[in-house]
Amino acid sequence: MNASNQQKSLDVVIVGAGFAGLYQLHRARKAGLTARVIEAGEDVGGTWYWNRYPGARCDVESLDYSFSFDKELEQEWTWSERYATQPEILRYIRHVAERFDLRRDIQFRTRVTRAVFDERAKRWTLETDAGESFDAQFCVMATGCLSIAQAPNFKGLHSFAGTWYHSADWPKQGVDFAGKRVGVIGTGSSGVQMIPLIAEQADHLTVFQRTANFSVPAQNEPLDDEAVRHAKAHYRERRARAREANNGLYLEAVDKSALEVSEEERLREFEFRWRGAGGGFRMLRAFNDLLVNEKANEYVSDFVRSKIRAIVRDPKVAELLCPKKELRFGTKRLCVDSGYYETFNRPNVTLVDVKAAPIEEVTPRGLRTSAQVYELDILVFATGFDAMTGALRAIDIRGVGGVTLGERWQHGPRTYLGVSCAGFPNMFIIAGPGSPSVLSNVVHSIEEHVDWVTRLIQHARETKRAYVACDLEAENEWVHHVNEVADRTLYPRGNSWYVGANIPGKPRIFMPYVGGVPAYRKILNEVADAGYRGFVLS
Ligand code: NA7
Repeated sequence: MNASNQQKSLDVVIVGAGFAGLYQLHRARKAGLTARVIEAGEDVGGTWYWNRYPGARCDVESLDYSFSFDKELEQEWTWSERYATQPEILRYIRHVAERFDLRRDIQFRTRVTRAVFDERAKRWTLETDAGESFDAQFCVMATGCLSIAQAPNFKGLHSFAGTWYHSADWPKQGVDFAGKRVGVIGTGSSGVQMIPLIAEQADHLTVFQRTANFSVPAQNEPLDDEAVRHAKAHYRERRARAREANNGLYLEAVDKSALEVSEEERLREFEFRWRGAGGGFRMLRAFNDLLVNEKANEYVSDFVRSKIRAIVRDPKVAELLCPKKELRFGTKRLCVDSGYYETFNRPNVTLVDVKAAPIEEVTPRGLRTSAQVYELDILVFATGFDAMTGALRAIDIRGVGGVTLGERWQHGPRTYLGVSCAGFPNMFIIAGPGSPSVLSNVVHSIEEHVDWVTRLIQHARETKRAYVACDLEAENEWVHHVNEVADRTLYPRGNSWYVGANIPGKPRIFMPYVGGVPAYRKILNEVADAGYRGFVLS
């Protein structure tokens, strides 16, 4: 059968079956649109399908990191821990797919390779790696922010006689570390989560650290019956409060500067947020200026460094684990851990500074830095992602005049409101660059984007307009606004994946919108109320 025989004609084609793609499919159906999801994986889940490494967990609490669009779903699903593990999140996503009968409109094991806009027909044609093609009036990219792993390209990797894995493409059957000499490269969230668990199993674990990152204890715990009953009884209030918080999370915030309180009060607040009642991202909200004021940031950075020195017994190892002054607390995504720093007190764990002595090559028997050779049986890359733009740029997307998204974004991503790109009509991005996305509870942001995009599509169809395009001026203004708001904070100064600093050669630009979830929602609503200001509907 040739490709044209397989052509499928739809109202909406959705790329990706993670949280965003599933909800988009559900909303599209409710709006009476024909829709299909194309997914590269064998199952639903997106990033939660691929990232199966030991200790993989969400750094947002489970009660928040879940859909809010259906009250019954909210009541019937019970989370077992404060922070859900990857298997539990995947079970939840599968449950959602079954409950709303979504699977019949999802095509798995299929990667979209090309998307071309036909200016005459005002439709998108999507081609897949299986040689199929789909055509649709609208195309929704629900491709995720952390879906393209940064491939390890170390010299000599092919010669390694042991086995190697990347955190974002973990074998389904798991990995047995017992009796093995294991090396982990990378100490971002993935490394920080897996290191304590691998250390418990391996004969010896060597951690290769390039940059010491800030990590705070999750204070994870099981959610007992009483906690669950209480949360469910007050779920709507919890969601409403979260919607009004800048990061879309239900976390108590102190609306005071870290500079206006006494040292005693400051330390008391930090301590409270480090301990049992606190944990995780609560530390970021200890004071209202930790991410905008250098001095305030120094206070919290010093506090965490003092904790590292108190936990880690070997002072040299403790110093190596302490983030340097150039890394401002929270400007690189804060790691949320369970026993990370404590792991370095184990006799079978070694920390290696690969900034001082860089990795030179992988050898058949292990890894060689400029200072030493390490013999290893298993090598784990927790080296991160081509975040926010990687999955979109991996598709050959061609808009008006055949211009590719890659060309348009050669100096960094450009969007209007994070959902639309000038020159790419009828295409929408969910939780993309230029929207709060990864700086917010992303499930909440996904719901908002999907609702907004679906209403826009409905509006276009009701008013018999086949073409929805944002104009270049609106896009330029939005890009300017995104940068302007970011520049008021310390965020752009961090060498993080938020600015693309982890990918050699990637343009440095602060990608998410830091203006906050409520402010962003207000803008989305105003744009819609003004007849979709900044869009041309024709
Ligand atoms: P991250 O946070 O990007 O961390 C990647 C880590 O890998 C980080 O420590 C990097 O060091 C390190 N890295 C990357 N390349 C190398 C090379 N070539 N040599 C040595 N070390 C290297 O990715 P994660 O998967 O941990 O987390 C991503 C997000 O997923 C996380 O923020 C959560 O939102 C969930 P560097 O800091 O660049 O010096």
